Amino acid sequence: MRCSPIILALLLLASLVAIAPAHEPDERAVAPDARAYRLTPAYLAGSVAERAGMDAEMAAIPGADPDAVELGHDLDGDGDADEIHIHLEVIEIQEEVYPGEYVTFWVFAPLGSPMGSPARLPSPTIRVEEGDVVYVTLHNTHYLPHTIHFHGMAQDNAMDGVPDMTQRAVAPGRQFTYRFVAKTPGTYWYHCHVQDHIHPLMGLAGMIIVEPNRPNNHFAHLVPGAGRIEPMAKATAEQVQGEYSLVYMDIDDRLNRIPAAYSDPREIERRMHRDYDSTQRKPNIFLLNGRSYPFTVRDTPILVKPDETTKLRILNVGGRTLALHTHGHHPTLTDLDGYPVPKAAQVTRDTFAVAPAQRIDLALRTGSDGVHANGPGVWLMHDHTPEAASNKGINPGGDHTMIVYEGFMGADGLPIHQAGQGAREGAHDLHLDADYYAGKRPVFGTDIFHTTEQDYDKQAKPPAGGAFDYPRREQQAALPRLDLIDAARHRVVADACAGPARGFRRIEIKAGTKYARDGEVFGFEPREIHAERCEELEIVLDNSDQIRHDLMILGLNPAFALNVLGPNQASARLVVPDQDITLTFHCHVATHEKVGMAGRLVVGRGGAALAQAAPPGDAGEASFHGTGTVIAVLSRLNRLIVNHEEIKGFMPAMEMSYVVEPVRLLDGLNRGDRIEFSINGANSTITAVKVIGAGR
Ligand SMILES: [Cu+2]
Repeated sequence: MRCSPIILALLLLASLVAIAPAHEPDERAVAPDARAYRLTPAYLAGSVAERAGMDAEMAAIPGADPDAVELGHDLDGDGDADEIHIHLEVIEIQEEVYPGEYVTFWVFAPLGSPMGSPARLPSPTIRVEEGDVVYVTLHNTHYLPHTIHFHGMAQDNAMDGVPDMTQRAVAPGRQFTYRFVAKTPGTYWYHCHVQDHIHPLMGLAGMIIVEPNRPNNHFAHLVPGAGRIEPMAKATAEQVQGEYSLVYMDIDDRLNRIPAAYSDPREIERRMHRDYDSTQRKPNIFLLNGRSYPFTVRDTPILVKPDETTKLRILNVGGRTLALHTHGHHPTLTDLDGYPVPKAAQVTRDTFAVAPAQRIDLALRTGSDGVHANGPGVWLMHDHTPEAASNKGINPGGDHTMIVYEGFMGADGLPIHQAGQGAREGAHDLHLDADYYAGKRPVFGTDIFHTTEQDYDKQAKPPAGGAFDYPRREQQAALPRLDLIDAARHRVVADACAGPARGFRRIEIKAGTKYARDGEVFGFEPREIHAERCEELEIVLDNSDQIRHDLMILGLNPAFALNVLGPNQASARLVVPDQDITLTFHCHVATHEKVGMAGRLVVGRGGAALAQAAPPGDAGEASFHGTGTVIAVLSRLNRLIVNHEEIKGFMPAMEMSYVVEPVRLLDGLNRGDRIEFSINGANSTITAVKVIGAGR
């Protein structure tokens, strides 16, 4: 995160359509160097909390562009930046929401980096300070139009994000900069307002937190996902000991299947917006912070100590009213929809209704007073509507999480069962088995019926009174794992020519919506380029869109990629292989290839060895070994981003995000660690990791 001169141009642009505040961005000539905050007396003499806040504010988001958050001026002169510029794009992702269930979502995500995107569900939590002038640029990288509506914020009418009313929807390839001043501290949210019966429920929604103004108030402004908020901002830390953002959603996965099942954007539009009847919507998956039980207790346990107060910021993105019940505790309602509830009107109860779009802030007091709290342990916290207690009708599931007291969290990251079972051998084990939620495992132990699992389902006698009907779980075949395909397609099939280059050619490839053909959204022009063996190429990527495109040649070692945030152009050189071969290239931004951005590089006479071909040595079964440096550990996504050297026969040297199985291999890994790892060639999954040099 750093200040860039680009911010000035964007701020100027935004000011043309906004009401002038006291401080207009164009009043100042030069943006300050945000790194100077590290030299302020507050930081130098500050406490651990001061430094943690500063570090969080300055830290780059793993996988994001360093300028995904730009800090501007300190408008009130109190030691922190009050102009915050956030860059979001729209990414299609697939997440394992509970064991074995992969669901496709669209999310707002921090502006991505050349090698990927930190996209996840829910869309990132935006945190700003009271009085901040906030700019949010929506880079529409997606294949359908979108906008952003800032729900509950005090924005100008032109910034309200309602398509065809206050603005045109932001078309694919275009961008739009929203501006608002964060006024009343509290809990708000933002969501897409295009096809608003569908798009927010696809994941285009996230929480906004406005923190009260304090001097030297430093904290992270854009947090992928939601959950425990660390470090807390100053005013919150004065009042409570813990803070959580809790985003609830309910989805009908028949809707979410559509963009995963079809690749033609016209087909997706027709099925999602004309065929799918949202009035007959039937939610069957219930999410807390993008996950269902049992992953909720791993990702969003409410961690507490006795005699503390924890602030729970709760948002209901879904279409149903939640009935949130905290076992063993009676929290107090302190804020509704971002506005404080007067002391005399604050209610303390055990079940809170939260209608769609509403936010409630709860003060959860812990301890053993028998009024607000009933002592240490592991206490269930869940939406009490019966459907939400299940994953597609199988219990336990849905948005269950737990209030976990200190000392009750196991070493495996799951709450310790009071029932006397170790987490791994006990009930958690059954619920972490994908077969359980596929309906293939009995719910209770086999011993009570004196039988075995194999004999369980064989007892089929005709029902008394004849056949009758009841709602049945729909059995659907699993969708292709979109999260695994990537690595397989980047396998090395040809090395760059080792000898001196024979000749030189400059090739311009235009990229953008205007080069798309029938049924496409984005395209390259030309789509087939030719080179002689061992020829040196300078590839100029001319991106005419207002978003980034990322041209990547697949299967080539060393890797070749050119990431350009448009409208702009950039170039890079490579020497093509000394063999007759046809390589493919595509745009590396998620879904751009699906909607048109692909082409071929024909070397010499070309050859059948397309990048998708099986790698040499039948990697299908093989295990490969790599060495690299850890860029980020994404436990929640079962992923490791690693900058690795060439993995012979598998992958050129590059920064890459790999699925890790089992996820506990990530335990103890830190950014900067040097590692050796094994990777399964069939599914590009890391199966073993060894640290050979500790990072910082
Ligand atoms: Cu692209």
